[in-house]
Amino acid sequence: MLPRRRRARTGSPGGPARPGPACPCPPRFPGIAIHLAEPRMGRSRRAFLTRLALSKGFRVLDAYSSEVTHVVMEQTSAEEARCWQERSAAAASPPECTRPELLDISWFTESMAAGRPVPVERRHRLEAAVPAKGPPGPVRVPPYACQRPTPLTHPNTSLSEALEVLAEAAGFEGSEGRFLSFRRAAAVLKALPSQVMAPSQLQGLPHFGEHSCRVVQELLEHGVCEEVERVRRSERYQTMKLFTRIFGVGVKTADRWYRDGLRTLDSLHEQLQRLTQQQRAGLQHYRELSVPVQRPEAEALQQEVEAAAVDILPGATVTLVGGFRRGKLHGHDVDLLLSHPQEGLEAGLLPHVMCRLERQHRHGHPEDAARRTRHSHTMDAFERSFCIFCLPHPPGAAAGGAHRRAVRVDLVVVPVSQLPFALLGWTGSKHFERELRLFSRKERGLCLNSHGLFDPEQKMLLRVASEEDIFRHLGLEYLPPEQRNA
Ligand code: DCP
Ligand code: MG
Repeated sequence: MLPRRRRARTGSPGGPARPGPACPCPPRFPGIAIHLAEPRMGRSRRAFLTRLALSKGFRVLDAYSSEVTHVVMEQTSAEEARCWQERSAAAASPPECTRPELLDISWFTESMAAGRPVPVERRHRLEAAVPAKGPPGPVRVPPYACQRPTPLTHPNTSLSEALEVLAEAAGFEGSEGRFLSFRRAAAVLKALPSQVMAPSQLQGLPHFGEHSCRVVQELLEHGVCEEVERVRRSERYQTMKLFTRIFGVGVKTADRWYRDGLRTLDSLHEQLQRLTQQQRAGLQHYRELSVPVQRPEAEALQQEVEAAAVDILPGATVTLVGGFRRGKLHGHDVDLLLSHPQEGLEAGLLPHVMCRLERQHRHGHPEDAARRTRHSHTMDAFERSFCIFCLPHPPGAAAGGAHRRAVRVDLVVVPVSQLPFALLGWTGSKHFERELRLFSRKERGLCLNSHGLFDPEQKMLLRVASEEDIFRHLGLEYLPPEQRNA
């Protein structure tokens, strides 16, 4: 090891050398380009170290540029190093695209002693050298949400929620590109293991464009983002949110109503002729349906539906999917997959189950008709019932004296050969599913949906026995449901 300064001075007999790329001998290590960052090093020591490295056959670049592979600093904290790099990268022309290693002087001195670049170890990296002082260094995040685990809770909720507001608002305007940009950036934040404390931590993260970076920066600096607050307060956003929360109302319908000047639920009550039967049921039960379904209620419903299904068809299975399978404690509905281990027997089960449940829930639910509504859905072509159930309130929780309340339930019948695909497709999250399908198509040339995985080249459906098999086919690491909360 070279002791600091003292040996540096004794080793520079000719006084301060001119630091620069001029090299007395051709570089021996072509993949390595060192930049000695000056702030704490001092000019003369830097000149000496430069000469030393050149004499050992290293390439040393005087200016920071995209060619630099190793930045060496002395007595510099991780945070200072990051700030320095941000400033330097901004000044570099053309702007750097690959990020060099930020290293402590120890890597340099060890390399000089060894006469070759020693492998970079964790202790050499500046962010690892002073973990308590600076924010965590950049995390490698793969671009597709299906390539990384995303737990239900994460340390960047306020940031991801702000970006999701902008995504949602873009979706209300039919701006798919903007919607996806914000949604993807939000999903990246949800996958980060630690809290983002400084804008520099966004560097190198996928899907962080200029706009999303700006929003996060403002939130970090001021605690609020003016643009997000403006959107949240806007009449357009609030009305679109109100209308799209109605059972059976999508963005297009909500937009049409908005453009026709409608703004409130009362205004819709006055125009019931504009609403479908399903939307009327949704409007009528708006308040109750806006109350989130709790996990115990969802589990009780699953058991009730399973009891009815097994009674009608012994061996029938009912699986709770959607957000609850990902570990959520509440949701906007209950998603259930009905199946039977013997292919074909599940056909015709749904009407019988519905009939049985209607009898059990006979206690005067006024919207029985809504229960039978078949829902045309682009997601899949399973036999499906999109319905409203009346649930008893848990003891002691009766709101306003009412002893029953309405809950949205999605019943989907799945042949057992397609069950792994349906499980995967119906577990979500929606963003996870979107990314998984995109990944399959773009990266693997395969077409994935809730029915199967199709190879268009071979013109064949791939057979699987489990969700794990699907991940394997796609060359993805298996993610359990609770890690699919993208
Ligand atoms: N789904 C999908 N694409 C859609 C709609 C749904 O991939 N356009 C899948 C993923 C969802 C699942 O179906 O997770 C169930 O749909 P929900 O709308 O019920 O979504 P969640 O259950 O995740 O949310 P919540 O907990 O609010 O019910
Ligand atoms: Mg759901």
